[in-house]
Amino acid sequence: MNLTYKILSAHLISGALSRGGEIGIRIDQTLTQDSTGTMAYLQFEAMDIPRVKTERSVAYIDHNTLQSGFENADDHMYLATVAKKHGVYLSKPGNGVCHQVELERFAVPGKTLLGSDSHTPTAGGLGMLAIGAGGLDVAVAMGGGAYYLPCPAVVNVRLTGKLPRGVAAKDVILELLRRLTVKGGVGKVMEYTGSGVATLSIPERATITNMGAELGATTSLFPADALARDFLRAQGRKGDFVEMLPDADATYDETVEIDLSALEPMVALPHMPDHVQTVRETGPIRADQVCIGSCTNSSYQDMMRVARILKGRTVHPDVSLVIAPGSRQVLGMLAANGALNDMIQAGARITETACGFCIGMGQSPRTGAVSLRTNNRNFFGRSGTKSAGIYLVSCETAAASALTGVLSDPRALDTDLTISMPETFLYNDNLIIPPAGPAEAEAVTVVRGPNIKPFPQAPRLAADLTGPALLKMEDNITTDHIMPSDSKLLPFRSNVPKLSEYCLTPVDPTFPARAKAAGGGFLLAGQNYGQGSSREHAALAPLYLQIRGVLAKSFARIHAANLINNGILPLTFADEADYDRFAQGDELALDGVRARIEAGEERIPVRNVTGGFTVETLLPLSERQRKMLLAGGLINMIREQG
Ligand code: MIC
Ligand code: SF4
Repeated sequence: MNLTYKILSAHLISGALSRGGEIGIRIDQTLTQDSTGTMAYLQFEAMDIPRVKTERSVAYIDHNTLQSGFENADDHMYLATVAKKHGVYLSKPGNGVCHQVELERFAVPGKTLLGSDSHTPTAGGLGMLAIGAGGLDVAVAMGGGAYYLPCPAVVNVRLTGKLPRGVAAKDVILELLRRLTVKGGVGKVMEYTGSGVATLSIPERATITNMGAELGATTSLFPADALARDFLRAQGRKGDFVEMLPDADATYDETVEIDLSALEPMVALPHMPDHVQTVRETGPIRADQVCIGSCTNSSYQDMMRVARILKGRTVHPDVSLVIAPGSRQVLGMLAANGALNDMIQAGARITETACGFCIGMGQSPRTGAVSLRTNNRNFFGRSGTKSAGIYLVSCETAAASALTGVLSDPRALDTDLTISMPETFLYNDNLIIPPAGPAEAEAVTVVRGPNIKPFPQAPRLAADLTGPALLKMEDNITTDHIMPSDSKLLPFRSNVPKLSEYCLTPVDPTFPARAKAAGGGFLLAGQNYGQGSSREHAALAPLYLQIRGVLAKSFARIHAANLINNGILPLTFADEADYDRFAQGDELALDGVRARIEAGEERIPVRNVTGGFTVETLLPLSERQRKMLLAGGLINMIREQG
């Protein structure tokens, strides 16, 4: 067995481990962050379960930390009190980015983790099967319910050789994105094997598993070997180590070979993480801004390499360099060994250990800027400046470029970039607040600010559905298009009515008003609709605008699940060419759709009333999903079933 199937089989609750069919797995740990967490806990509360049933659940506050109004602080208070009441640990703002802290303090090899954030697979760097999902799925897992997913195919990513100096783990995942594209991993787990694995540190592995999310993969996984043991020991967690390796004769569905020695620094050009080419091919484009940090690249090792490059030098006069260390542990270590001062003296602007620039919470670049960033997504508009181009690079490339003012190959530097892993990390869990014990929990009052509004719920599925196709979209529409999240909107993650006013506005600013005027309808989309974030708001806001179905060429995994969980039909064109026969504004009808789904039919005809023709769409559902859609979403189904 490969490692993925070993962990899956040890957690299997329902279904069979054969590719494509639905399986249910037991979840050992969950994580939420604040921007998806408020909704997840509101949903958890709606389930009326007094205390989480997982081995450990952690609520992180790391996204909405700008606090430009009362909304964020109110959400923080809600999260702190709801966590305390229901048995959830709270990682306070300032403690760090969820995935970095999870890796340092909680990830355990061989266990399962479900997180309401698409980069939850970061913990796969330590051999944990860590999956990103919508908040509702995480709420169910907190309540002890299984997590259901299509049984993935497993890709063997065989690494050989060793990264040359100046070439980073980030370049490995950028190379994979170049080869496989942003939809190349859909339905698959990327499992890393080969002699090259032992040459990569745990944080380097975590960079790769983190950004595996951009492949659309279910998750990414490294074995837990001697390096994992040393890392856990240095985190004071020796007891958490379990060796997790694939069998020597493990089989895989596909194999991808990467010779680490042959790689060179890479860059993802705007506006997609798979628009990848080498730094050399891209040439010395002028940089206005360089941002270093995020859950992809903000470990101690990353930051030390940056500090080495910056030490004794000065940032180019035309560049704004921003550095956000990933966790308080990392920041504390940089402060203690003087590396922080090397960064400060070089002219870096040090920001809070939080998501910050990565999610557009501040540091929006100037009009038309070139911004080099070490995070994982460069989707259109995500930085908060629509006209800016975001280029994704490694820490080494970012730091080298901050000095020269142009995109630069870090291999040209004569700096020694070897950073050995510390014997002991500076760990301190005093910003992790344990929950109240079962006896005291009763007395804890959950505090709700005025910004927390009830979440919308779908009606029971009607016998027939009719309505206009309100918007026709291209391929690769991201959740940042569907439900944008910059510093102005992120404070409203617990206020879907307000958010819905911005739904799909990056595609068409008139969409929310038109959807309201029409009383709802349908969406038309190309390939990989809904890629990116796990944010359930990308389903909830359309639901609030009474969107009943999306017809697309294909869907991203988490978004498809979020649509079904919220009672919206994700319909795939049986013949992709039919996409061209539909126009925005066409009146559509799904005659007898309820009866068809009740009967288990997987082909749903869609009548284009305007065009006077009917096409077939596919809606392959498990029994559970069928019930869910008929009931009007997961919460309604749970209520119906008691
Ligand atoms: C992201 O990187 O897009 C986010 C913001 O972390 C999201 C979660 C969210 O939208 O709150 C994600 O990755 O799931
Ligand atoms: Fe935060 Fe960015 Fe990571 Fe998302 S990708 S968790 S916004 S740092």
